[in-house]
Amino acid sequence: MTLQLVIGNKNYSSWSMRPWVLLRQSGIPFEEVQLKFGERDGGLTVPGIEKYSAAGKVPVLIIDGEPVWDSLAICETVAEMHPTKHLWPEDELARRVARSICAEMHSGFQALRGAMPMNIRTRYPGKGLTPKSQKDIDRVVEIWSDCRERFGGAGNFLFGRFSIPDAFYAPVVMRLHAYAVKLPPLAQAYCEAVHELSAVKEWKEAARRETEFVPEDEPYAKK
Ligand SMILES: N[C@@H](CCC(=O)N[C@@H](CS)C(=O)NCC(=O)O)C(=O)O
Repeated sequence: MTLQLVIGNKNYSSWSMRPWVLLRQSGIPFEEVQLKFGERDGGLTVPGIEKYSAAGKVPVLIIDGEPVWDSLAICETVAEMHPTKHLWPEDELARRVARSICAEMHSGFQALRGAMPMNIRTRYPGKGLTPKSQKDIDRVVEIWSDCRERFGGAGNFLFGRFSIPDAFYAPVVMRLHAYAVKLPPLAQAYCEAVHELSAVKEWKEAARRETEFVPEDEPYAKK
């Protein structure tokens, strides 16, 4: 079985980061296909994506030539393909909560996304903090605290050892760092654990080497 993961710019593509970190951190071999973002009529485009997926967005996982699109569908599929890796928590209650917090991240947090776009190589301390983005951040902190306290055990991650929810929240950790958001100690310690993951380090190093500037994702750059 051959796997190809089609992703966007590592500096900006928060959705691409999730399955990439999951695959890399779990030691699952894959070929990376990177497509760089473009722009049309003031909107973001992914030139070349039509070759991989009719949905027109990254990420896409190609399994033996057939696409799986959308980061949540990709992570679910990868977990199903590798049952012995326990990419979802093994405990049933923990797994239900894990699925819920991934779905919540997947379909929500619009204010945080809009005000604080992921930008790994740049820092904009204090930018993007609005009452609505603060409300999203408070909810993220609540989720992390609840998971760490109930399911963290001796490990450093939301459900102890690294699992899909950590891949889903890794881009948020990047956003909170870029905009220097002040966090309570437990949330800060969790962020540090995510920054220390070897796959996250590798992604960040590659993101810092990228030079493309995507205006759509740069609301705070000096014009
Ligand atoms: N829900 C999708 C969202 C994917 C998404 O919006 N990707 C952006 C880049 S990070 C994209 O491809 N945008 C191009 C477009 O909308 O044309 C997922 O989880 O994969």
